Amino acid sequence: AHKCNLIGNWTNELGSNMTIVKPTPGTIFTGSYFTAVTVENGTVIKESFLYGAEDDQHSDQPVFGFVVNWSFTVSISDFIGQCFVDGEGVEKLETMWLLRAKADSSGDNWKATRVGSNLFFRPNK
Ligand code: B9F
Repeated sequence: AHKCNLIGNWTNELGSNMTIVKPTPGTIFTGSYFTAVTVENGTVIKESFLYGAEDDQHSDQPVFGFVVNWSFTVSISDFIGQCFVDGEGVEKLETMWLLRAKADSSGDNWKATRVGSNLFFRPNK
């Protein structure tokens, strides 16, 4: 099977879209993220930027992590995951994420983090 490639367009099961680009060969990548969902009603979603790193040295199914700094709100998401490729060459990204909101004070810190998972696949077009 060929090496699982992070570069290009991805969609997840929520309908969020992201594009990963690699300005220079190596571990570091960047890109953009357009979330399909937001927790607060009435928020206008805008494109946000991401940057991350993958282990491109030790596996054809690399592990990676990236950060999305949400451009339309005060919060940050971290994703970690692995790029898998099956016998037909179909790629997918199995990820987990942490979403950090801004707490008004240290006493509210306990409620500032959400956790979840996303499965990313190649869009049809
Ligand atoms: O909804 C989040 C948010 C931040 C401040 C007000 C609302 C921002 C968008 C997060 C999108 C998540 C999902 N999209 C996706 O593709 S990231 C993980 C999921 N995967 C309320 C207060 C702080 C957080 C929520 Fe907010």
